[in-house]
Amino acid sequence: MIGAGAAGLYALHRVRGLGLSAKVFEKGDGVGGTWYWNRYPGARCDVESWDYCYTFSEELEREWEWTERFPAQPELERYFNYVADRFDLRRDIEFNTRIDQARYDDEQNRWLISMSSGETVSTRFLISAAGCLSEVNTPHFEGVDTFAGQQIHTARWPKGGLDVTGMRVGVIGTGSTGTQVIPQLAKQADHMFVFQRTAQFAIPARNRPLDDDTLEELKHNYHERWELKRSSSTGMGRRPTEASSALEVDEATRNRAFEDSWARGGPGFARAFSDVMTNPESNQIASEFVREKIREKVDDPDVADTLVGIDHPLGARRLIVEIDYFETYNRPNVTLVDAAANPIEEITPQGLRTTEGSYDLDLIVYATGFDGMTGALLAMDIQGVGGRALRDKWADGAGAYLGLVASGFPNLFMITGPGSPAVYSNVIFSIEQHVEWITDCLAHMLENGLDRIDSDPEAEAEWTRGVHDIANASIIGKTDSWWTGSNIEGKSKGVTFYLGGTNIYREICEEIAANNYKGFIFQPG
Ligand code: N01
Repeated sequence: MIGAGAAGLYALHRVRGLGLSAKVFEKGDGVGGTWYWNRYPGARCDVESWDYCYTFSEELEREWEWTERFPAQPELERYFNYVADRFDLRRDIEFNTRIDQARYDDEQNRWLISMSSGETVSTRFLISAAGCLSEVNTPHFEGVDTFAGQQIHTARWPKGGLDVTGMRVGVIGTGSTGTQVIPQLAKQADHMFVFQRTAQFAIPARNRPLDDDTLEELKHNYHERWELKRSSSTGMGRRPTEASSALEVDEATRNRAFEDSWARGGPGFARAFSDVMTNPESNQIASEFVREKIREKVDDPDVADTLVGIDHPLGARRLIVEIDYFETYNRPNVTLVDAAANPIEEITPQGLRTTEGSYDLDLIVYATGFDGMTGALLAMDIQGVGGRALRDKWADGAGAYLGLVASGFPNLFMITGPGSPAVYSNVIFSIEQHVEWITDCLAHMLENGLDRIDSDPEAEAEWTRGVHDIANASIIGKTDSWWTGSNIEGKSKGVTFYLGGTNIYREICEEIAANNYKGFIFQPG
């Protein structure tokens, strides 16, 4: 298995249960994946703690007590460490080990793996748990090597922290990460310059500590929440919205519903009405509501204009959940730079230069995101049947049958691979579903003396077409963002995750398995 994040840990636990020997190779020196690497100040999950956790063990759910509605990185890292110890997983994890190459040997039907340590191993099955947001994106600015100060990507924040007291800090990027790190660093920095290229919608988190009554209720409702997660289209344990179209109600009712949704906070804002994501007119009304709320928070009307100059519909990019973000621009030590009107031209020895001026800096923070969905897989040299590189197969767009197996790459399973709901869901719940499907499939192979699984190229092509058709019909497919791969130079554009709903996806996966794994090709040993 590749990676000891949420996916790798659970996969190891389940694979062991099949009686197979297993090993996880992990680049870092600890478990937790995303929550191991992203330790920048303010790093926090924007899915509620009671949803963003494993459900496979009722005992685990009863033992673990979350402290906040939206858990912060240290708590999440503690949780994954607890899971690793609770299920005795560490003894089969090799830390500080990066997989550089994985090559399929046709004759032996084995994967030959080369590691950064120089070590090589051979395995019958390879499971990628490399994650959808683990390969960092650091844009290549001119002069980047000349900078005399310090530069850091948010996903590579040092374990001991970084004291920015008295520093002139430049932050590039205002996505989910930038929005979290900016308010925290602004409290310490001498001065902060925020370089915003695309203004974005952000909803207040309304984070809060969880009191004893809430914790008791969460434990009591464990089974009901699990059922809700299974039946929901995003894997969240909440009841489906009973909302109507935003256009069916009068203005006062509509405003009340948006106000209520705003007051609840969190990523579910758009659920105030059933058609915010599908009807441009409803979306426009919701968007204006949020713009107005942002304006109210920002003292300087020019700064507010730059923050609400949003060029895409609400929800077409991942909705940001923020804490004190917009208020940060009321601080005297924070300057917002419109990097759309005045793009960054180069990094200089002293700092950074845009088309409009120069900024002297001691620290540049890249909150510039990730090469999503495929970055971590393609960072490795993966070669399938006949030595064909995965990079070549996916050069014009990534896809795998059900997001699980890419044809021509037998016995390589992908957890949350391209073609699965992955990042458009409560990812940890999707991970559990994938791991369970994969390990059930492995059990089927072991029971039936099957040695090799591949996907049928036609089944894969049809599945991938379906994924694209759904995405192209949605506002998500029509908007540039990391969701469409347009943040990475040279990457083929298009949504690679399944937007049809995790509940539907699960049913399809189950049906295919029940139908003798239709679309997969097995070979006996
Ligand atoms: O990355 P992003 P992220 N010049 O790609 C800017 C998850 N997550 O790390 O929008 C100037 O969204 C870029 O500008 P633009 C979550 O799924 C979750 O913030 O491309 N700017 C943008 O502002 C999230 O969606 C949590 O114009 C440049 C920013 O960098 C995903 O991770 C927390 C630039 C990148 O935004 C990614 O979020 C954090 C350039 N050359 C992350 N290149 C929570 O759970 C890039 N940018 C809350």
